[in-house]
Parts: sequence; C-alpha cells; structure tokens
Amino acid sequence: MFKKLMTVAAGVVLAGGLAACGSDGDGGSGGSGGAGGSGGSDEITMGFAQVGAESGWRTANTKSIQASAEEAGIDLKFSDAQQKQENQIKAIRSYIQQKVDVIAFSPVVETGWDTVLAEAKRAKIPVILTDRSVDSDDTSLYKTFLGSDFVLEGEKAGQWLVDNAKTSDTNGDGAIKVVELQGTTGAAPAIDRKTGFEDKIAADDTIEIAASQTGDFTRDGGKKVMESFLKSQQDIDVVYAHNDDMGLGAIEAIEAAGKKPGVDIKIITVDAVKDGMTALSEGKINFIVECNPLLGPQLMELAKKVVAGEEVPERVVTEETVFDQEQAKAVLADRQY
Ligand code: GYE
Repeated sequence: MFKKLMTVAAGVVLAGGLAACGSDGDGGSGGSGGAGGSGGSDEITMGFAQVGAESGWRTANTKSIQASAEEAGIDLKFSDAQQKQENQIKAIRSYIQQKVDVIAFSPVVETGWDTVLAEAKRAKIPVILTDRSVDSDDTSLYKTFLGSDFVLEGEKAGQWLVDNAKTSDTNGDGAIKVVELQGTTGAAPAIDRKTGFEDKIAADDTIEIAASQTGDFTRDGGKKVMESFLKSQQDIDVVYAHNDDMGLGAIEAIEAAGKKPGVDIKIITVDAVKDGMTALSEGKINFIVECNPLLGPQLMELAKKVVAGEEVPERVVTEETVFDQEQAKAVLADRQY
C-alpha cells in the first residue's frame, strides 16, 4: 500500500498531454523496435490483452484502443480474456512467442503476474500496464502504468455521501445504511474504490456499510446482488456501486421491488458512461464519479516511446471529474460513450 501511494505521488497528471504531442509524422521511431518478426518494416506491433467486455466502460475502452492503434499506424493484436486471469496469461505468452514489439494489458486482478511478466522481460519485450495496476514488488517488470486513481474515485464518492448525509437518510431514522456493490474480487478498481469510500465515510458515524458483495462489474451481477440485499436488509438508504453497470442492474432490482431508485434509495456509481449519465439525468442515480475509458491515444504515444527506448513517466494518471443530476443533464448530449 505504501509503495502504491509513493508511485502515485511520483506520478504525472496528464489529460490529453501525451496524446497531443505528435501522434503522426514521427516516422522512423528510432529503429530500435526491431523485435517485430516481419523484418524491414518499422511498424510497431502491439499485443493487447483486454479484460473482457463486462461493462459500457470496457466497450468504450476497447474502441478507443482499436481506433487509436489504427490512427497511430500500430499493428494491434487484440484478445479478450472474458474476465479470466488464466486467459490473459495465455494471451501474453502468445504475444511473447510472436515477438511483438510491446505488450499492453489491463490486469483483471492485481496479483499473480510476476512469472509471466518476468518471461516478457527475459524476451526483452516491454510491458505497459493500462487501466488497472498489478500488485508486485518488482516494478522493473513493466515500463509504466497509465490509468485512473481509483482510491481518489472512491474518496469522491464517499465525500459526496458525507456532504449529502441529511438528504441521503431516506428512511429518516438517523442512520444511513449503505449497501455496496463491489467490482471484480481482487481487481484494483474494486479494492481501491472500496478503500477510498471507506476512508471518507469514516468522518460521519451515522453512515455504515451494512452489506458489501461483488457484482463482478456487470449489470446482471449488480441486479442479482441487489435483489438479495433487498431481501436480507431492512431500510436500505444508499447503494454505492463500483461502476455504472452494476448501478443500472440495481435500479432494475429496486424498481421490481416497488421502490423509486434515486428517491427511496439513493445511488452513487463510478464511470459516467452514457447509460449511467442518462439514468443520472433522469433522477434514478444521484451522483457519478467519472472514470475515463478513452486511454487509447495516450497508450499509443507511450508505446511508441517505450519501443524507441525513450524515457516515460512511471505513472500517468488520467484526469477526471464528477457529475450530479444537473451537471449530467448539461453534458449528456455531447457524451461520446
Ligand atoms: O470502472 C468498470 C470496468 O477497470 C476502470 O472496469 C475499469 C473498470 C470500470 O468493468 O466499469
């Protein structure tokens, strides 16, 4: 944990910064990307091991990566691990065998990567972590980590609840009972969004998390867990869902139980994808913490630098905001994803 904080502290905050500096016209990128099999060409080959297709966020992230690779003239080999670590490990091993120039991936869970990353290192193939981080003592196993600060996202969610505690006590009994829909067990955003939220709500002892369970970042998972919470818990005031999709699933469960989401039960989520923002503008969600999935342009820029042997920051943090219902109405029409 301490190491993680240090890494974040040493990080650089860049929104579009990297993406802005010369996405084309940077012709022969140093010529040191010679690992790629098809001799002669200096086109970079990237192997990308995606988590899956579990959420609206993920779909937008995949599209961003595919479109930016094409724009940057990077040959992308893409695989979908269906949220299984063993599939990601297999994909990474196959990229090593194919001698790609760079491997990028979004680790489905935080631990268990050292062996395969050491194999990439031995093969001299640089690795870029994107979106989610790994929990490893050996930071030489990857070049950089591009993605959000998930602890901060959880803190923003918790702070909103502390600031809106009075109106969030929907039952008016003086206690704010929260149920939490966690992301995939062991995934960085699930661990960190929980930590950040808990840190902030500790300031108000009327707020308590009465139940917390994983919905695996999916709509269906969120719906099922919420159905069981509605049966097992009395007087739920608030749902804190680690992503929009699980929050949207919870809305279905709440409506099916004859209650009004956003009114009888307040809902806080993370991501701000279009479906989430629509529900927020309709009053069914109360607050969304943004998590930006459009990492493609920055990833391609980092990949070019890493392959050219240039220095890159060890941490690139994406800049994000938050939305309440009025703010959602104002930006919804222009939302890209
Ligand atoms: O919030 C969720 C997705 O890793 C930030 O994964 C990502 C999370 C995102 O399934 O919707």
